[in-house]
Amino acid sequence: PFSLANVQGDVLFGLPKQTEKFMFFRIDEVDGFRTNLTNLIPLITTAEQTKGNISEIRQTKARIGISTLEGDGETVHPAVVTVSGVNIAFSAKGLSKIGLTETIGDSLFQSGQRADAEGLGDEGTGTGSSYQPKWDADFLQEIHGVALITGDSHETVDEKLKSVKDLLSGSIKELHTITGDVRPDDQKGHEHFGYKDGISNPAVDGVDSLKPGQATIDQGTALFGRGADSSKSRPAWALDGSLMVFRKLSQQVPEFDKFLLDTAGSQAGADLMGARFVGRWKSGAPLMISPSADDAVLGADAERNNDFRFVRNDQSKCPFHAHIRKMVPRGDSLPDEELKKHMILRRGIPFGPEVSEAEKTSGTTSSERGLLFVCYQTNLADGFKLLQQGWANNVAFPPGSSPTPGQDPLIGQTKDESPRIITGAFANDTSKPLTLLQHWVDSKGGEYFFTPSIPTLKNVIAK
Ligand code: N7H
Repeated sequence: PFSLANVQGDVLFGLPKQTEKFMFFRIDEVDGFRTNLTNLIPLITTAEQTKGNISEIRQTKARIGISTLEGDGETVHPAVVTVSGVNIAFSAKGLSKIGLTETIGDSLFQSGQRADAEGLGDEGTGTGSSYQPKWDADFLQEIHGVALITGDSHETVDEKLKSVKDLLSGSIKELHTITGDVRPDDQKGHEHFGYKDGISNPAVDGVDSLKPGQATIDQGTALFGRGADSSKSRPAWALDGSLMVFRKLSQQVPEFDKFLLDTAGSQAGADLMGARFVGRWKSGAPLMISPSADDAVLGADAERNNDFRFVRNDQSKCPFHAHIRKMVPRGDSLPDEELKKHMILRRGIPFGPEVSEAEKTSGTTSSERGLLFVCYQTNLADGFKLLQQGWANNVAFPPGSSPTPGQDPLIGQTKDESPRIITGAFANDTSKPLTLLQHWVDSKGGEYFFTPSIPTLKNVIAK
């Protein structure tokens, strides 16, 4: 029977986090690793524990009068609740190193993300098997696994990471560790362009309660062997696992702000154009409900901020190209039942420092920042890969939109960084084209991972 105690916490709820470290590793000594893993398993945070942690954080915050953030798990206010989480996941190469050679039945996972770089539109040179993506060297080497460590402070996370490394020592080589941080003060819960993130994730059938406007997805879209996925042929050890996509996406924030201001001519115009790119204002308020001005009360209201649908072939309120419309075109031409098969559970966190005064003034990035993008699904071709390649990069998506929308202005990619033409950017003339000479989000690499169930970790991988 299905139990939250069998699933890793980040998959179903998102580990609560103020900060998060991703420790990428290579398995050097297989037997030693499998033995060490036995001792690590008690540290792994289950979905059941995560659910408990989130409710404890919410209760504590309510008691001391701190507003809670809905959405992607729960950010932890430092010094409110000391909490940390640990999850672990393996690449296809990692699984085969351990000896799990039976394939999980997802060919994209099997080949790894590097093989997808060209198709995804990640900048690079060459073609086909000689494609060289401009990725960080860290992601061009063979990665076997990743440990996710979350917590309320760097201190808590560093201490936990040390325990994890001590337990695995001698059997792995730490390749590199990346730190993500929730942004400070009033930017908490907002990504680096300034837009509130983590508002809209689907509810998993039988797991989550529903908010107005939220879609419910089949359990099998999130977990192997459940719901509709139970009819697929999978190895027994896949049950209650999920596929995790990791992507390091750098964001050029001062350049983005400068482009909007230069193009729109005023701050108010820039704010509107930026909101049109996203489909939401910085507060999170959706354009479909508040098309001409931000509404902070609406943005903060989880009962209303996700309760809308787009109107087919109508972009008077929200452009076809808007990021949230490209990613979840609810109400557009795809039937809801079809759309639900393409929903992902997003668990990202921003990385890098706040924009400095010097960067603001010059309109040029000097310190790298962006999003450590993480999402879960059971089918990469129906999930992340389709969303990035088939929808964000596809100038004609959503189908039946006229005039042609162009790419998602935020995450749409062309591997040669060529100019992109979009329509719908100007509220007063939605057919007027706009040429985007630059990209403001660049992929620095990543990998596809399998996040096993707790029983699989215990009984199959550890020994
Ligand atoms: Fe996106 N952003 O700040 O513009 N995203 N995203 N994303 N995204 C969303 O509704 C952003 C990326 C999705 O259900 C919001 O929760 C940035 C990738 C999906 O209506 C904002 C980056 C992919 C949704 C951003 C980035 C997606 C979504 C609104 C990269 C998949 C839910 C907040 C640096 C391939 C849509 C919210 C829905 C929402 C931003 C990446 C997918 C503000 C900056 C790579 C499915």
